[in-house]
Amino acid sequence: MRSLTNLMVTGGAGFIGSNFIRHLFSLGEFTGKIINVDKLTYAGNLENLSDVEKRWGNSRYFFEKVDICDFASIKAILLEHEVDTIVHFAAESHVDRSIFGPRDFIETNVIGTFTLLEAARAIWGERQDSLFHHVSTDEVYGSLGESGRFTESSPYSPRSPYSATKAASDHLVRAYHHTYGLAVTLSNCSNNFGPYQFPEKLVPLMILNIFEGKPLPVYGDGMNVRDWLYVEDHSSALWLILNRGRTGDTYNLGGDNEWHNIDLVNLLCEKIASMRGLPPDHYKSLVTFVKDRPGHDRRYAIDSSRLKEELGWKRKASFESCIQKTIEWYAANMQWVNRVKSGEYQEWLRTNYADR
Ligand code: NAD
Ligand code: TDX
Repeated sequence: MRSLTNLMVTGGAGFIGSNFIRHLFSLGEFTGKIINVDKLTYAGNLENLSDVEKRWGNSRYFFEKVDICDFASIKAILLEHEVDTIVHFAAESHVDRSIFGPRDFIETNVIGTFTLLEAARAIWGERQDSLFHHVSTDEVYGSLGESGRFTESSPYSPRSPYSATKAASDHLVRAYHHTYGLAVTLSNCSNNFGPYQFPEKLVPLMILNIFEGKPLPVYGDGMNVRDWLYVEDHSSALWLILNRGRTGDTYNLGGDNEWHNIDLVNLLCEKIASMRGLPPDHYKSLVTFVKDRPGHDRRYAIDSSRLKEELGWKRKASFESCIQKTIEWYAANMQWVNRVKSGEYQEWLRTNYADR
């Protein structure tokens, strides 16, 4: 029986990790504590959890500014807090950045995951009341044609430096289970959207550019397909897996919600126009087709049958209502936006994109 009492959440100051931590504290059935281990890269922001810190800080919520590649510090935290569960989100997560410079991806996603596994093995060994849950991506499976969906048995075929490092980390997690008996579960998830997502990713980037009347840079012909999942639905799935997922198993997770990029960008244009009482096509002229991402995967789609059938997971709200909530969140949190977009990010944009 898993304990799920003292959770180490890596990357908890990022987009999905912070939403997950908030979700757990909103659940009556979670009564334990959370230790958020985050190095605070450009993508990590403690402001994402200021409400949680205020309510639970130093009683049920603790923050440690630590790099997951630092074995001694990770081991010390596991021991000090008697951690029984690791939920591993920490990663370099942006595909474009991995194309401009893969080194940080190798370090955090591969060496970092390896370091966490070593620390967990050193302390837990084969204990079955502990759990190492690894959060991964559908991108490890490569690119689909017009039909079909990824299942847990789809062959691995990563095609960007980002997905190659995530694939490597998935393999290491499974290897530690088979070789050393470490209790693990894995999840491979499709594209998330929602509050606190760093504005380099498609959905927030487009929302904020529409707000500012700036060009909307759509890569290639805009016909690439992604399967969109609201971040809250990701959190609910993870909680089910932590509680009842079979040790050693992988769960695929998607939104059953495929969109061509151009259609999603047009939907965002329409929603924002409607919120402002403007004609539906008002912002669509901002769409600018730009040079394609090198090696751009054409289509992702996920078959979540295992998660639904074994663990009873389902999406909570409709996609359109979640998109609406997300737009409203960004409109109401422009201070957050301005802070995360200042400084380092501006420098990065100037260096890497001529068109932004
Ligand atoms: P994010 O980039 O918003 O956050 C990553 C967090 O990890 C940041 O807080 C950052 O400071 C931290 N971090 C990075 N390197 C670290 C290190 N060496 N040590 C400690 N902390 C470090 O990412 P996200 O979008 O929230 O993604 C979280 C996880 O989910 C990742 O593993 C990603 O691969 C996976 N995932 C993301 C999506 C998506 O659509 N965003 C989809 C599927 C899977
Ligand atoms: O400016 C843009 N224009 C554009 O057309 C950006 C940033 C993206 N795109 C396209 C590329 C993709 O087809 O939109 C799609 C989504 O792009 P991203 O938001 O960069 O996400 P993606 O590359 O699909 O990867 C995301 O989902 C899987 C996350 O960043 C990964 O961490 C996750 O594993």
